[in-house]
Amino acid sequence: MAIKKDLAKTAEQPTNDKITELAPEVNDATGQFMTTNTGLRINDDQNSLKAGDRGPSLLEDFILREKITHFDHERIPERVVHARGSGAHGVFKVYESLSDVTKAHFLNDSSLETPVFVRFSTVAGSRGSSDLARDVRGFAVKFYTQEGNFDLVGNNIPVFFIQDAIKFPDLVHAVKPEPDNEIPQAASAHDTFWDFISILPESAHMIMWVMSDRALPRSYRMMEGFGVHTFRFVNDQGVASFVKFHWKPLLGVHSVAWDEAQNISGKDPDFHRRDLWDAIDSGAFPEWELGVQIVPEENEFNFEFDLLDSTKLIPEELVPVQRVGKMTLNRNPDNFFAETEQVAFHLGHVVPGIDFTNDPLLQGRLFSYTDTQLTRLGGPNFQEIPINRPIVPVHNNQRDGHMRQAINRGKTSYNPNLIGDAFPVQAKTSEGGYASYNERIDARKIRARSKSFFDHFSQARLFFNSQSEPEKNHIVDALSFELGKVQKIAIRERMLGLLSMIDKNLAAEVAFALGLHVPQNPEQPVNHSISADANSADYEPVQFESSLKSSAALSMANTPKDSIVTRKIAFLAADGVDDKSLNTVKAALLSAGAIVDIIAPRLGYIISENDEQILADQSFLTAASVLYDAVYVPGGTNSVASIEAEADAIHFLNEAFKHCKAIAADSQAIQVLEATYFSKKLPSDFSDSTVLREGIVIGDDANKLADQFTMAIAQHRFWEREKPRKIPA
Ligand code: HDD
Repeated sequence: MAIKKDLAKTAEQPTNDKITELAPEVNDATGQFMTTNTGLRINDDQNSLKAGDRGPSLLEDFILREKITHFDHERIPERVVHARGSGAHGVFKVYESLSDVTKAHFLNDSSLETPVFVRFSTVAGSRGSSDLARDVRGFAVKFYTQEGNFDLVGNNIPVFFIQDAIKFPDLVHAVKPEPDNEIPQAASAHDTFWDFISILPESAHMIMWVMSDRALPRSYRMMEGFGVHTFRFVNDQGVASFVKFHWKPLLGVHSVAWDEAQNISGKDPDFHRRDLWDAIDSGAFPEWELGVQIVPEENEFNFEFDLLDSTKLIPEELVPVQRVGKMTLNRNPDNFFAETEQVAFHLGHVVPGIDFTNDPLLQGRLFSYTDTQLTRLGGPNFQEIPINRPIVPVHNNQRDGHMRQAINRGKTSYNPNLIGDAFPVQAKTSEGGYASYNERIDARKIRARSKSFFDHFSQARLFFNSQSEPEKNHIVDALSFELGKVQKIAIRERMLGLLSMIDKNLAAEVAFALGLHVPQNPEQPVNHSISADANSADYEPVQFESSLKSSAALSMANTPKDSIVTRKIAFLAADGVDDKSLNTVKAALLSAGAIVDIIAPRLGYIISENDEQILADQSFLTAASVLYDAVYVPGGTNSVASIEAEADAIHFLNEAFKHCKAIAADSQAIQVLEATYFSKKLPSDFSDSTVLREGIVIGDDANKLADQFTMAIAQHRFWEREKPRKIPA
């Protein structure tokens, strides 16, 4: 019985283009004739077969019938959640072997490049909904390892709404459009969602995150990812430790403003999809570092919260995140449906060295993900679709089913067998066979939740306290918006009661915006997380006074702000523009990695004051301020006069100011800024180029202006421009 034992030799090291590019199904029609599905060359794809040129079409037309039949069946059910998404191929490399904590082969060998496919998504909206909904973002990674596929199916938020998977259908029914009129699309701002949340105190922590700017990423490339649950690492001595997974984006973590998000949804609902595609297409490959928080098994009970409770995170102050490897996305899919739509992730896709914990949310997910593919992808053979296939061979006794692709040789499809020389055989753990962690369990069967899961507010408060002032204000605004859309006053009041358990001032500010009062003695939230027979007095919510008052990693204000790579800058220009300063500022921004679009009153060429032809990338009709990170108005007497007279240009600048973006203008163009609503903010003396105030740069030295402008763009936003706020007493 010859069986390959050395894992490294079981497969040639694959590259990420082998995942789909070299699959036999890849269909490239370049230079080919058009055929039917049986390979018959088609002579006329324009006209159906008819009885006379004005006569009825004939049933005999097999070409027409084949084409229409296939079209009629093109759609598959969209994902029940995370329907809207975008994917990309890439590679992952560990920095140094993690063999002390896990025997996972792809985490043990720093010379190994593991292909990955990543799918980012929103949760609530349908497949065609806007990318910019206020929502959690999915962050699912499939590693094609030499020990089989490992899927890390996470989100851009490190905690979740619920503690037990049995509540997931309720959560999703509550947030999806209401069932009578299918309104609203891709939005949580409606009665059923807040009705549910207001009586589910375990969601308090997650609600703080979803109402924060984390739910409005500037780009998929600028968001963190989290595995959420506590998983288990196991090394080759069988020693286990707990692990939380993180993805840290090298571009930092950045978000847009809510008003901006709503506008982007109209101007470019594909904003995130386009951004990811364009970045990869232009060679600006998005990168994340994989982080792990490791907790030795003996420290399981050292925390104020339960490691098995997915509504809690481990603050980085308590257990630092070690950055252990890097993922680079470097190839766009060839075909959206074949790859991004048909990819099937599942938490149960693990490799030796990675195992589960008893987190009840995780345990339920282990059932749901394969089950859902049976409807979505139409049967049990979805693992044979090219994007889902592992890079290692698959051998077992599973057979047949809809759309089976494998042609299994031989007579045996059972185990044990001797007719087939006993193959395929089980692998010992030393041969890479997966053995579940030998956890000791001595328990009664019981439908209940551990009391260690009943502190719902401490970490919600920790999150709120960790936010900068502008971030706190945005949370207040988000809650005021969402609850303002709720029709039933009782729901708003219940939510105010719940918010007051997190932070009294937060509740007071939201109450003020809603024209309500915070209930003086809010009812203790009724505990709905217990069985009908349980005595609720035994399950009073508990509150720990967290030993940590704030955690720096929870605020996006602390993210690195030192790069303008891939930032999109708008130049507003017209005929007569000063090409010298325009070209100098443009060259400086491009060399720092930014993207510059010239926006003019119309498409085609504009003629500069030195008769240079400059191609307009966009017109004011096709562009919008919300699609850019910053804006510059170059000089040139005629150009400045045209821009000043262009209502769309003034609106462009007003919006950029409102959304706290960096704005630059040549001194000659000051009259354009004076036509905006923020003209009062402009300083009287602008002889030198400096960041004058709150991200506005004005100057006549193009080099200096470009330097200052670059620094301002790297700051991402100047939130302090927003009005100072006072919390009502
Ligand atoms: Fe889930 C999809 C992430 C809880 C059931 N989930 C899905 C996707 C992501 C997550 C990123 C999209 C994958 C893709 O791009 O194809 N889900 C999470 C996270 C959770 C979570 C981070 C909590 C920590 N999910 C969760 C629970 C259940 C599900 C508790 C059910 C009990 N999720 C599903 C699903 C989906 C799914 C119904 C829909 C499409 C799919 O699986 O393939 O099975």
